[in-house]
Parts: sequence; C-alpha cells; structure tokens
Amino acid sequence: MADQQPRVGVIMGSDSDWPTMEPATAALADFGVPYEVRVVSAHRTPHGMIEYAGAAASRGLQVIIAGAGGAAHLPGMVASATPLPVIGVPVPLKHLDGMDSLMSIVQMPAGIPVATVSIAGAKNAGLLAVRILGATEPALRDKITAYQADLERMVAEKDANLRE
Ligand code: RP5
Repeated sequence: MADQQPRVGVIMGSDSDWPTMEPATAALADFGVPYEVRVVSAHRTPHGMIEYAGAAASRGLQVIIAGAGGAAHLPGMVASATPLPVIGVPVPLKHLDGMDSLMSIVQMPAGIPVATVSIAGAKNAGLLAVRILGATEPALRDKITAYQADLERMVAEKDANLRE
C-alpha cells in the first residue's frame, strides 16, 4: 500500500502520540485504505500545520485524522484550514486522564466541525474514516457490512460460551 496515493492523513502533535494513534492506521490498513502519517504540531510548527491543512485536499487526501494531547488544538485548527472532514482523537497524557485533550477537541465553535472520538479512540477514528469513504463506494461499504457481521458473530459466540 506504500506506493498508493494516500487517501487519509493521520497526523499527531508529537511522536509521543504514536502509540495512541497507531490503531487508526491499523484499521485503515485492515480495510485496504492507503494513508500517510505525519507529526504536525499546532503550537510547535504552526506554519507547517497550516501548510499541511491547506494542501491536503489538493494532494488527494479525503479525510484527516488528527490526534493531540493536553491543550489539543491540532484537530480544530486543521479543520479551520481545510474543507476535508477532520476526525479528532483526544490523546491522554500523564495528567487529567485525557479530559483536557477531550475538552480541547470536542467543543468546536459552530461552523468548523471536528468529529471527536473517545479518549484514545484511534481505532474508531480509523473506522469512521473508512465509513466516510464507504458512503460513496459500494465495495468499501460491503467490507464495513462484513466487519459488522463479524462483530455480531463474535458477540453471539461469547454469549453462547457463557451459557454453556
Ligand atoms: C501535544 O503535546 C502533543 O500532541 C502531545 O500529546 C503532547 C506532548 O508532546 P511531547 O512533549 O511528548 O512531544 O501537542
């Protein structure tokens, strides 16, 4: 997939966010969606962030997943500088259990939406990106339906095991 044009940009404020963000890329890879990964910081590289967000659509990206911790301004700032859908992932740090990151990302002003997933919810961020792309792509939508059927089977199995 490395040679394919990335469709999803997975960005994070620091390389220290990677362990939290990696499940997003795993979900994208599971569905065969090409992605790129970058460290882009709202505070440490503000000009690079604006450049990334400004060029994302014309470079062929269709969705951006942005993770950050603490004063997590990256997802909102990126959303303000691109017309693409942005999914925000609150990264939990040492203090405040990630509530600071969540609050920084989720309360966007009307006009600039960020689809915020749960604290450390990177897997769902990846799956949500797949669903956004799948809305107009029957082949991808079929894969999502199959994935949901797998989940249902898994739960039914667990239920049956418990009742044995
Ligand atoms: C945020 O500051 C980053 O997203 C990261 O979660 C946090 C700490 O960054 P480092 O000091 O570990 O580089 O902007």
